[in-house]
Parts: sequence; C-alpha cells; structure tokens
Amino acid sequence: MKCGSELFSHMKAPYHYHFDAIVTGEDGVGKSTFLEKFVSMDGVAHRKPAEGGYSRICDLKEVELGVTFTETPSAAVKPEAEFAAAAVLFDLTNGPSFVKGIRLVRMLTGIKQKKVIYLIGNKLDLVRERKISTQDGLNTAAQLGCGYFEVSAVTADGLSAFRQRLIRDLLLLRLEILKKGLAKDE
Ligand SMILES: Nc1nc2c(ncn2[C@@H]2O[C@H](COP(=O)(O)OP(=O)(O)OP(=O)(O)O)[C@@H](O)[C@H]2O)c(=O)[nH]1
Ligand SMILES: [Mg+2]
Repeated sequence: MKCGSELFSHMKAPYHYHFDAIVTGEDGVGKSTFLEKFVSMDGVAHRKPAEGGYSRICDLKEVELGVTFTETPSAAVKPEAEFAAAAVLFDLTNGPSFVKGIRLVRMLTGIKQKKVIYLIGNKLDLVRERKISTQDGLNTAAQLGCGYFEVSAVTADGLSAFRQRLIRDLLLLRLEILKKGLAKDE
C-alpha cells in the first residue's frame, strides 16, 4: 500500500501539521517530473489536486506532516508569499539553470520570513552530460546558507534523502513557530 485514499482513511495522529511548499527553477529543469516522482515514492501518501493536492510526507505515531506542493515557474515566484519551503531545482547538465537557481535562492533567502530553502541539482542520471560538479553545488549552497541535494526525477535517486531532510526541517520550523507564540504570551 503506497498511496491513495486508503492510507488517508487512517488519519488519526493527534498532531497534524500542514505546510505549503513551492517547487521552482528554470524552464525544463524537471519540476513536474520531480513532483510526480516525489509524491509517488514510498512513505508518501498523495491526494490529487482535485482532492486537495496534499501529500503526507511523514506519519509517525503521534505526528502527521503534510505538504501541499505547487509547481511555480521562476518568473512567478513571490518571496513574501505564505509558503514554508522552497525546492529550487536546476539541471546538473545545464550551467545557466544553475545560475538561475542561485538567483532564485538569493531572492528567497533575502526576506524576513523564515522559510526552508533547498538548492536541488536534478538529472543526476545524465552522468556524461553533467556540467556542474557536486563540489560546486555544495560550496554554492554553503555560501547561500541553504540545503543541497542531487537527485534524478527519473530514477528517484536522492529523493528519499531529500524527504528525510524536509521532514526534519519542517518539524523544526513548527517548533520555532510554537516557541515564538509562547514567548509572545509571556
Ligand atoms: N534524464 C532525466 N530527464 C529528466 C529528469 N527530470 C526531468 N527530465 C526530463 O526533462 C524534461 C523536462 O521535464 P519537466 O518535468 O517537464 O520540467 P519542468 O521544469 O516541469 O518544465 P516546465 O514546466 O516546462 O518549466 C522532460 O523531458 C523530462 O522527462 C531527470 O531526472 N533525468
Ligand atoms: Mg512543468
């Protein structure tokens, strides 16, 4: 049992957290393919857009964590919009898409609201055509202060590691929001 309404019928976790996230990047970097693969992977239960476009990415005993992902063309990204996470994709075989990805991350990290941002090199399977090295990706992400992943939206390589990190970061973000709320009450 991997996805679908059957899993959703068991939504009983007492703590249920929901976040919005965008998947962005230059045209053709693989945003649609990435999303399609991500929501169909083991451990993710997905409802189609007509049913709310919701993906449950984590279902612990007490905590259910859900994300609504929206594919957003780079020109339509509004950094101040109400989303908690952004996956900025670039194509490892396409240098200009890396430059565009860097610009997008800068735009997203240059705002006051706290968001979790990832720079993600896609098309890892195209080994021979690769133009951006892992070291360049890692160094750049370290400078930008965001997470870095390399994935293939075709083979699903790297997607599980990304999901684990997303779960951790969103739970930490939730904790931070709760702490801020408590501090205000004091
Ligand atoms: N080899 C390989 N091809 C990929 C991968 N991801 C996407 N593609 C291919 O790249 C092309 C573009 O993928 P899309 O998912 O449509 O990219 P997109 O970013 O959604 O494109 P737009 O919405 O038009 O901006 C398609 O031919 C995909 O099959 C990947 O990881 N590996
Ligand atoms: Mg698309």
